[in-house]
Amino acid sequence: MRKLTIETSPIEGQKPGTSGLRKKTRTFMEPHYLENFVQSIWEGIGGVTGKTLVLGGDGRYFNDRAAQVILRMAAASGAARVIVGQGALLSTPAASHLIRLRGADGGIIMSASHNPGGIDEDFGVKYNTANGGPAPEEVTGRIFEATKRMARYEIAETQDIDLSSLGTVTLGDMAVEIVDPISDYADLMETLFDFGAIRALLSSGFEMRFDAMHAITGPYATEVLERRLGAPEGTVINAVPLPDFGGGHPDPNPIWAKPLVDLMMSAGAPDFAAASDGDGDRNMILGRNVYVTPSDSLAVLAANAHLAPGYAGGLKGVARSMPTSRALDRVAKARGLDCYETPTGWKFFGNLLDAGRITLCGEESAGTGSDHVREKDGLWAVLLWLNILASRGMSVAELLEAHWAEFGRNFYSRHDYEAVDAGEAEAMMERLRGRLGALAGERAAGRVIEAADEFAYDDPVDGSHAAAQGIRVLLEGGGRIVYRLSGTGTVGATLRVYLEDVTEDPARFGEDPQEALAQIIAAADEIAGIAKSTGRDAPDVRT
Ligand code: VG1
Ligand code: CO
Repeated sequence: MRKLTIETSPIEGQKPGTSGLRKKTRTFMEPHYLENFVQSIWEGIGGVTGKTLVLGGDGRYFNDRAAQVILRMAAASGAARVIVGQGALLSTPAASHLIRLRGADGGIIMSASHNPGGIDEDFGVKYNTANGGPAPEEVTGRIFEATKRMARYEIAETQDIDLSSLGTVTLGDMAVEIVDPISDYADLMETLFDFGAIRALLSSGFEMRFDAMHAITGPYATEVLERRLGAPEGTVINAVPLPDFGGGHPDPNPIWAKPLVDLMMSAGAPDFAAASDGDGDRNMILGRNVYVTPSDSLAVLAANAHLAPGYAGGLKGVARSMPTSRALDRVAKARGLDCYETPTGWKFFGNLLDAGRITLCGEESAGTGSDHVREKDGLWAVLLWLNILASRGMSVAELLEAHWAEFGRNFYSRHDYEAVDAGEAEAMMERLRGRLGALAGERAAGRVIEAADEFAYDDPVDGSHAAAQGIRVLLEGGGRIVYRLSGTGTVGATLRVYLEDVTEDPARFGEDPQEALAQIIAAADEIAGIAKSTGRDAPDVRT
């Protein structure tokens, strides 16, 4: 193996966001772009000499090419072993599991998750640490610093490695171990859930669909749901991963998974449906004629997780990202569980999970997970739902109603304004920031503002501090508005407005969230001037 040292220079803008570095695929394909970032990862983690890494991605366009580059660079920098999912594929939760199972030093996941794929869409690279979780800010900070002084990288000169068959090959002194990307993950699921009970449910006439959105969960869901749990063939739809996800956004929400939502709202709807995203860490849950908001899903799972064998001993504690609705807090309070509030992004759950402070956690963005891995896990959430439905013998709608009757209902919606002018969006946030001290006591759309602040987080485990994590406006009566700019987009800025209100009045439980939240929605605009700043009169996506 000949090792080449290539002269390069720093490339601007290689700052990892909420979940790794995401850019247009064509940007990643520019000379030195990927290489600079990978070399910066090596530098940010203190080199890869002698280390074992896991490598895989969601199969989007450029996944296969990027994998070859990363392998050559790992070999040139002295890595001992890279464990690669066959075909360079691994879902994000499966990669997290593999890192933990094999005691690897870390891993690289190639994905832009819920962002669309293809040569004209998005690509991404994310580094996960030895606990299987996304690198914490301290590490991504070091990686970013390295990108700013990048002068050369090392890469092996060699033929492409055949990643299509299982087994171990060598690249210079480095072992490349090609493994089945699915079996270890599927085995893990069998240890957590009552597969017998779910199998019985699925053969009792209970009908379900799983929409893989032409992304990575297709093969995982087919193996687990159809092969191991006996669901009929065709239960998993859009099951074949495609490099461009069939032209759609692999984002499981009512906009991008509209055909599935339409099916569930139709007369012939099956009992249960779910969808996952590009890299398999998100989930959307639907029942017949009912969409379960991710925040409600998290609360329902927390209240019922003990019904699954993996959680029969109860939960150590729970956590949610700040913008996620406080439905979870109500469950935690009723059950005497500690409940943590973290900034957006899974990396902030890692320490709490590692320290054994929490078992279950989630985000309003359709991410739920537990201490079984260190990423959110779409298929896991679906299996936990199935386990709970099997055990309680209820429909999704009945389970939700029972949940609200016990804990009250938090109406919730997120409004996204996508690809807006970044300068305008930042100016709007800045204006809001400047008025935070003066908002308490004011009225907006008839509601009284109780308090307003900018969320900051002090990690209770390692004391690290994260500032400027979103602006919160609390309204009297339990309402809340959160404003945040996305850290995963690749064009302009995406403004996210998170809206919440709460009721304990059973007569209101059945209301449509957009209607129930009308006053809060109006208040959000009145307080921040959203329409004026974005030039939009409606959001692009409502979840
Ligand atoms: C979004 C979500 C956040 C999630 C992140 C990664 O981030 O809001 O909750 O953790 O995506 O999810 P942002 O910064 O755009 O709001 V995934 O499935 O794209 O890895
Ligand atoms: Co994802």
